[in-house]
Amino acid sequence: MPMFIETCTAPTNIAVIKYWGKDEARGLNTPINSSASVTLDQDDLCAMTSIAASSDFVADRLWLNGKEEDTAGNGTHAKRLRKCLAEMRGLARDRVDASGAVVCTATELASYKVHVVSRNTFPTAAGLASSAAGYACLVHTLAKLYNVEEAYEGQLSTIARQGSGSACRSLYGGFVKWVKGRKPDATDSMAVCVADQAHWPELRAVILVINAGKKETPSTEGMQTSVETSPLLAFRAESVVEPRLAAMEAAYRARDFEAFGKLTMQDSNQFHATCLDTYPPIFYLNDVSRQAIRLCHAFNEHKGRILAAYTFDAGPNAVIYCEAKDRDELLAFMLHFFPPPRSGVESYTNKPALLKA
Ligand code: 2P0
Repeated sequence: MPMFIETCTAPTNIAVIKYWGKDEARGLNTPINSSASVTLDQDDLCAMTSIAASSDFVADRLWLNGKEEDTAGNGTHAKRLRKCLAEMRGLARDRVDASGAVVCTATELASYKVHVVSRNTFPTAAGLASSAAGYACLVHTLAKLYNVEEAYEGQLSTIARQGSGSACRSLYGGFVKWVKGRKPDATDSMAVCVADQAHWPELRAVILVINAGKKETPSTEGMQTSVETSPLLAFRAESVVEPRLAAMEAAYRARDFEAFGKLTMQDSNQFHATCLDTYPPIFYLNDVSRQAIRLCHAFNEHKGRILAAYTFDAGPNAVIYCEAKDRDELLAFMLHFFPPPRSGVESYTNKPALLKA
C-alpha cells in the first residue's frame, strides 16, 4: 500500500518581548499580549521531523527524541497534537507527481494514520523553546505531506499556535511578531515576519546552557497561575507591552543594538518579575543565571555601551544577543568566568556550558 514520507527542520526562536499568559475567554491558545522574537536559524538549534502517512497504519503515533509519546489520551500534548493533525487534515489537497497527475486524493491522504518522529538538537523543555521548534516543524512537515496551501498569509502559524503559542513565531525567520488578534475565532492570532534575517545579518545569539534538565514548572501551567494571581502580569499586558513592542520593532528595523538590547533585557527582567509576583512564586532563574546577568551588565559598563543583551525564557539558560563584531570578546569574557566543560553538558548541570555562539 502507498506510503508518503516528508522530513523537514524548523528553527527555534527566542522572544525579546515575552508571551506569558493565555486569554482563556477567547480560548484556542491565544495570548493576553502580543510578543516578538528572533529566530535562531542554525542547524544545531532546531527540530527535525519525519512524518509518514500510510493506509497500513492503524493509529497516529509519535516518537519524541526516541521515546514514544501518548497520542490518544487526555494529556496536554496528546490533545494539542490531535488538534494540529485535525486542522491540517482539513486543509489537505491532492498529492500530485511532477507531471501534475494525482497520486493520492486529499480524502484518502487525510484518512491515513501518521507516524511522526521528531528530534531536537538542543535540550528539550529546558527553556530553549523546544516546543516552539517542535510544533512549527510538525505543522510545516504536515503542510508538505498534505500539499497544503495557505488560504491567507499566516494561516499555518495559527495552527502551530494551537500546538504551542510560541511555535507560531518559528514559521518565519528574522524578527517575528505574534499579533494577539481580536477575532473571536482567533484566525487573526498569527505570526507576522517584520524583517527577515537578511535585514540584520550581524545579529548573533550566544547561549549559556546553565542547566539542561527539564524545568520544574512547565510554561503552560506556570502562565496559568500567573494569569490567575499576578497583578503585575495584568498591568504588563495592558500597559507595557504594546509601546515596548513598537519601540522594539523600530530598534530592530534601525538595527539599533543599544535600543534593541536594553528593551530585550528589560522585558526579560519584567517577565521574571511577573513569575516572582505569581502566587506561589515561580523561579526560573537560579544563582548562576543571576551571575550571568551581572556579568553582562559588567561587560556593557566596561565597554561604555550596550553591546550584549541577555534574555531568559522559562528556564535558567541565558541567551545573549550581540553583534558579530563583539561576539569573540563577549565569548572570551564569559568563558573566563564560566569555563566550558571538557565533555558533555549534562555533567555540568548548574554550571554554564557554551552551547552555541
Ligand atoms: C515566549 N515563553 O514568548 C515565552 C517567554 C516562555 C517565556 O512562549 O502553553 O511553550 O505551549 O502556548 O509557547 C513558552 O510558552 O506555551 C513561551 P504554550 P509556550 O517565548
